[in-house]
This record gives sequence, C-alpha cells and structure tokens, in this order.
Amino acid sequence: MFILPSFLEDIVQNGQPYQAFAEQINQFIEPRDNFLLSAHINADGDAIASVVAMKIYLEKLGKHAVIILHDETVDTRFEYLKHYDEIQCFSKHPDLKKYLPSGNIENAIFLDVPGLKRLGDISQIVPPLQNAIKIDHHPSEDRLGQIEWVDEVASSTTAMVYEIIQNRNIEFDAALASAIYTGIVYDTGRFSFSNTTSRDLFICAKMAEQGADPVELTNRIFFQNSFQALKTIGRGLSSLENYLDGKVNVIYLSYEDMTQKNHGEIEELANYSVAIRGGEIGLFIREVKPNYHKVSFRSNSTVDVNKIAKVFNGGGHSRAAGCRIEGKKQTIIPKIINEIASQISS
Ligand SMILES: [Mn+2]
Repeated sequence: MFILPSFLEDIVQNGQPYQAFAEQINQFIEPRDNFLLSAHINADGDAIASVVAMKIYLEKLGKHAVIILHDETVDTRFEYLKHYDEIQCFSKHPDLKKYLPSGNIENAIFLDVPGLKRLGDISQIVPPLQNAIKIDHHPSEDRLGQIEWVDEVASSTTAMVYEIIQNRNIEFDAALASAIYTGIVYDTGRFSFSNTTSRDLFICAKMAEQGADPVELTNRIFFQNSFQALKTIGRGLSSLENYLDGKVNVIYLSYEDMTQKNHGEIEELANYSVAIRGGEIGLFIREVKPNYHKVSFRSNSTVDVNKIAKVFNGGGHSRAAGCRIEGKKQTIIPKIINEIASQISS
C-alpha cells in the first residue's frame, strides 16, 4: 500500500477532484454484487486492461463479475493479463452462472465506452440506469449509468480505474499492477502521445514498484509482431500517399494486403500516418471486408479528427478517432479528403 502525497489528491480535472469521483464509484460498488463489465467494440489495450483491472479489484472486495464484450476475438497481445481467458463474447451465449452467484447480471460497470452504439451487442443487456456506471475518457455519447465519470483529459480509462482503487487503499499485486500499466502504456503510445501527463508516469512508476515489468509489457505490446504482421506493416508504409500539400498522409491496405490474422498487430500504422514532417492529419485505411473499410484518423495539430470521424458515423478523441465506410477505395478516399479540406478551411 502507498499513500498519495496530498498535492496529488488535490489535482482537479474537469472541475472536480479525482477523489470525489473515486469515492462516489466506490460507494456505488460497495453494497452491490453480480456485475457485468464491458467496454467498446474491437476492444483495444485500454478497454481490455481497464475491464481486467476492475475485475481484479472487485475480486479483492469479495465481489463477482462477468466480462462480456461484443467481440468474437480478443487481441492476443494481451493474453498475459489475468482473466484474459474469461473474457466472454456476447453472441456465444456466455455462461453467467459460472461467474455470478445470482446467475444474473444485477449491475454493470461500462469502461472506455462513450455510448450504446460503441457497445455493439452489449447494448441489449444494459441494466437500468440506477444499476450501472460509466468510467470513460471519450466524449460522451449516451448516458449509460447513474454515475458517469467522464474525463476527456485522462490518458486512459485504466488510469481512472487506478484512482478508484487507490481511493480504497487496496494492495496492488503484480497482476493488478500489470493491468494498470498495460492500459496506460497502450493508450499513451508508450508515453509518446499528447495525452501523456506526469500523473501517468507517476502511476506507472508506482505500478513498476508493485510488480509490473515495464520492459516485458512494452515489448509484448509493441515489439513482438508476427512475421506476417510486420510484412503487412511494410506494405502499408510503401503505400503512403499525400494530399492537401502534404498536410494529409494516407496509408492504405487492400483486402488482399490484409494477410495477417491479428488486426491489432498492424494498428501501429495509424501512428506512422502522422509520423511525417509537415503532416497534420494521418489516415490509415484498410479494407477489412471487400468494399468495406476501417479508417483510423490521427491528428498532430489543432484539427479535431473526432469531428471528421463523426461525419462518417464514427468517433473517438480529438487527436485519434475512427470510423467504418462502405465503398471502393477510389470513392472513399476523395470523400474523406474533401471533408478534411472543408474542416481545415472552416
Ligand atoms: Mn481508451
């Protein structure tokens, strides 16, 4: 156990100290049991780690939780996390009795997800508002619970879960510390994105003291690709094209290019799309089904890519967002570039 220095307890985000939210959330959890834990579709490192960390915390409090996601497959880079094997897929009829003594979902904690659309199938089993809470750092889309702690400045949802746990002075064992470290190192792009704060470094230093291994975790997440994935990354890099006088750079992979199994392993290409001098916005577009594209937006500048993604029914953060678009490469790229051009000029 460690005690936060008082100046950190007083840090204020969005007008309220962390501790006020953490306290409220702990008061919600304490009298309850039989929790559903869930996160956004295509769960990433922060979504998975925040859910896992919450499950470990609930267990330490003597409570029971089932993790159910929309996704049929979960990124195998995170298989080292405790409870990874217990992540259930909604469409495969999860066994509630195995995890919940009551056999039913009574309460829910939604993590790293701004609204119903991003929950996918899980939106079908959302309990009444008074029995649910949301902890997230995306711009909010729907109300999902009676308490909503939404902090758009937080680096990651996992960093917010840390605040909730430390509010109760619970011991961080190695499994919990590794989950917290994973979510933060993932969502900050190993402490390189603009969302990285001294607070994240502080938390991760504490987690390293409690048994998280920074070398092992960073390498597992970022530097252990399959042979096929690295070849695909190479094809993506050689596809690079620029638009709007070099302000926008595009990496494109066709359906035939996508030969690697784990799509999570090539998402680094999104970050390469803005790793170009003079570039302001990067697009990583891949054809995940014939004539159906997944698009990742990255912004280096003041351009809010969440706004652009929203035009195409997607969303995310101001500097990193995504959407899905139907159509052929030749039609969707000009559509997106035109939208960016109009947003830059307005
Ligand atoms: Mn996140």
